[in-house]
Amino acid sequence: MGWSRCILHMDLDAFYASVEEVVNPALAGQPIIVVMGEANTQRGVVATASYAARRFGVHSAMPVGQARKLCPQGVYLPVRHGLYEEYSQQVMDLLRQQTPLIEQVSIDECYADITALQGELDGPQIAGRWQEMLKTRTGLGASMGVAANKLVAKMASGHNKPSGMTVVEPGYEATFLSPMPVGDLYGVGPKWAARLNNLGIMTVGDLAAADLDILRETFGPHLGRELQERAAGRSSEDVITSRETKSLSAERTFFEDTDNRAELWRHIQQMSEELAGRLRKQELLARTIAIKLRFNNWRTITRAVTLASPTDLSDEIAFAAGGLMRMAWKRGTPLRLLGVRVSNFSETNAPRQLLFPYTYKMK
Ligand code: TTP
Ligand code: MG
Repeated sequence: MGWSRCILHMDLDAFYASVEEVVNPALAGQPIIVVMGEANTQRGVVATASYAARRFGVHSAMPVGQARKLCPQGVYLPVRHGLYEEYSQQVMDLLRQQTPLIEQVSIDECYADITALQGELDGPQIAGRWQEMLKTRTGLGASMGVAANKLVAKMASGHNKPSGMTVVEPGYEATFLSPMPVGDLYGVGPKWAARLNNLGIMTVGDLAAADLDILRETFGPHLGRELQERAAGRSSEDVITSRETKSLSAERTFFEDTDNRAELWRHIQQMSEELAGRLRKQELLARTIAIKLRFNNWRTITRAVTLASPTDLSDEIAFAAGGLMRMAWKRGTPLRLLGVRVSNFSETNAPRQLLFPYTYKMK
């Protein structure tokens, strides 16, 4: 039977540092510290640190000078945003191949509504498979939370990092949240936490058991009630499905830069097929087709065209992408990355103009 509602929250482990480790396996297991700003001076700020570096006490948002004192043997690297975006998109694309009900909420986290996927495998087993798949396909570790709603799934995924999985069985939401400090409840910032602490409310359990009238007096009637609902692990927000996503894309990063026209064309066709399949699965039609080219000096350009009528056909996508390619790419120019993106969606069952292959002139 399965749970009547089964939500998964995924958060990648030490994301930027893990990508650096994947692209340079010689760094595996070393204390990697990815720095925003200037990695070689005292002025940068730590974006993230690998788990090996966290053992020295290094963490996100720490000034790099302090990190260097705690961990002088660390490998300090500058952020490479484009690279992390690529990995992020690869992860989200892999998950969207499992279900269209994916809501990406940041570069390294998303929700999935896996209620309808329950069957042979239950929710936690599905989450386990996805962890393995992401590891083999991308090299990245992910932590998963599985629960009956988004709020509890989100609170669960961070519970057992890295590569952890935390399952909160339906009915145990309040028990799971209860011992946590009230400031850890998702949506409660430091200011609200301080106000709650002033009322003697220290844990999420205290908040769930607090006098509703006092909460209403302090936070207003609506918010007071909402806070208590959340503390009890109740939340009914839906996963915002990919029907509401604004675009779909596919990309290829080449291990060695390529200027081979036939190969590039083959990738365009494959990506167009992939995108057409995803469009049809989600019953969407796209009107704007774009390509993305990254050259070997990392310069990146995009070019887009809007079709006369929307499509979910691979040939039409590939034809448009190929046309853009002919305008944007000079033969012999090596590429690092090639991508196709479709956007400007309408739904398949919306009225669509019938196109005839030929138009006859009436004499
Ligand atoms: P997080 O998911 O918060 O952190 P993480 O993935 O590095 O580590 P973990 O989830 O295992 O605890 O953030 C995702 C990425 O966002 C992170 O890799 C780097 C970036 N980031 C910053 O640039 N600055 C920050 O202050 C934080 C928290 C994250
Ligand atoms: Mg993360």
